Amino acid sequence: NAMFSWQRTAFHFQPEHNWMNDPDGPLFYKGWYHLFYQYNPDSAVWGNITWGHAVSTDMIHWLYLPLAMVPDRWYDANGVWTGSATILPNGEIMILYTGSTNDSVQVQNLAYPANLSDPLLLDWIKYEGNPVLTPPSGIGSTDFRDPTTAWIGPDGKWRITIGSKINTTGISMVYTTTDFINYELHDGVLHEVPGTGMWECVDFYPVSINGTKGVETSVNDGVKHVLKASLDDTKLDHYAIGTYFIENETWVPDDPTIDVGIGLRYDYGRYYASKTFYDQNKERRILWGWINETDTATDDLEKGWSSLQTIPRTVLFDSKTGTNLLQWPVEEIEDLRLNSTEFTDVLVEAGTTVPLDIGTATQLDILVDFEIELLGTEESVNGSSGCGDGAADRSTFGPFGILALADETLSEFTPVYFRVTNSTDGDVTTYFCADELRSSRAPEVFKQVYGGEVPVLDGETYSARVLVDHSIVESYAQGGRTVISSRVYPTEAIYGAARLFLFNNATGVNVKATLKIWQLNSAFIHPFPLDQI
Ligand code: DQQ
Repeated sequence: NAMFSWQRTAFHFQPEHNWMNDPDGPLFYKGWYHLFYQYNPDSAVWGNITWGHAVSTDMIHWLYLPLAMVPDRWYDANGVWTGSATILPNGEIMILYTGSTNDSVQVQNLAYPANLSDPLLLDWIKYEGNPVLTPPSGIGSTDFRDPTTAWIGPDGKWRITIGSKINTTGISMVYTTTDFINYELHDGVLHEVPGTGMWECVDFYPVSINGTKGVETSVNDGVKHVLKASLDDTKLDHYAIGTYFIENETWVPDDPTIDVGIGLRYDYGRYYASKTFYDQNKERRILWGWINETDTATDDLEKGWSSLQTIPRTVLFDSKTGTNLLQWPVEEIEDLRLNSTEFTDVLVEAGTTVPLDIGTATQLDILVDFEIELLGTEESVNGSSGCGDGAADRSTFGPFGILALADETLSEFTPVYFRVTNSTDGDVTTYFCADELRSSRAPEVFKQVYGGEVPVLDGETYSARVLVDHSIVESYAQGGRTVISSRVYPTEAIYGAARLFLFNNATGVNVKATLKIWQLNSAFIHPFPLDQI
């Protein structure tokens, strides 16, 4: 539908038509990155869930393949739901996925490639003995879903974890198996957090404490373990960093005050149901996440599609802070960079905006560094905490940042900004935020101020990387310590009318901005040539 064509993104993965949700079973195999995804082949709203399938050699350019799995058995008649892939040392691939049965019971099923010599992994066999797991006693029949990638212990047994809840306590259970067919439920849980509700799409993986590479899922030396749950109650992806004790199958957070579901988030924007995989090709761990819509279902039906995936991100432990992960767009996206413009020490005085003359601004990769200069004359005004009430909410040290997807007259814009706050006891906390309140003049779009705390260490400037892609502003602060994906629907700041500005709404500081901005090419995302399949 041409009516909404400007919302179509240029380098984020999205199907040609219809509805998409969670990423499923990502893996690298025989030269191809595979992405499966929850997909409705019939409509732009959720339903009839199948596994869509696409392949890429760089995770930026994609070729759509035929559906990998459809709901054609009693044990997945109500949907081929989310699952994960495990590549065994002998080269076999096991996929475990949740089926919603003909009675809407959640069960776990096994599938594997029909032909391991096919790099495209086109055909999948559902194991004849499915389901391989049904809800254990004490677990609700609709509270048992989204098995993880398996990891192997020194005893030669594979482990998986599956999220659930008991009353309002979110839990993750551990099963062991040697053949992916027969499983034993481990007594006790990997972890639980009261009050967090149903844990969907649990992810569990090691991160190297000192290394700059990702580690394979079974590695358990020199690592911490990340546990992530997608909270069904709030639709937010929360992670925590801790230690995995394989001897009793438990995981303990480093800091219980920022446990799973009550502390850090991967992304403070519109983001859910994420999943990582270990990329043995480039020895890195890659994180995929689903960006859903904030317009109406009517709009989605009219435009004929719904949702995107984030840019795949590498994930590392931040050894400088020791408290968080670092997420960063895969390096392959840099191959889309076209011409660049640099700006050095652009002065943005308190209460002003500065246009950046880069021409059109719908497909950008922006690196920006801010330094602040105290004016020293003003009284400290700190107003509200955190991100405040948006970019218009002025305080002494912020907000300052950029206005993405802005039109010339500033009738629409999406601010991405830093807001530095100091408490009466002298503690300084910095927030990284995005404000969608004036992102669109469309009336029925849901708009929010998003953000989270970002650690800024002594001697560091305030730095961000922002990827602008028509209707997405995906922003990374301080090398990826805090990330925000905004889903926005400009009506004026589109195509050649989109512009980029700097702004400084602080009352007590001037800022100096240094930027490098690339125009980004569009990725090639098309059906695989059918005669070559
Ligand atoms: N989406 C899938 C479920 C999962 C949920 C169904 C999370 O397996 O729990 O489409 O978005």
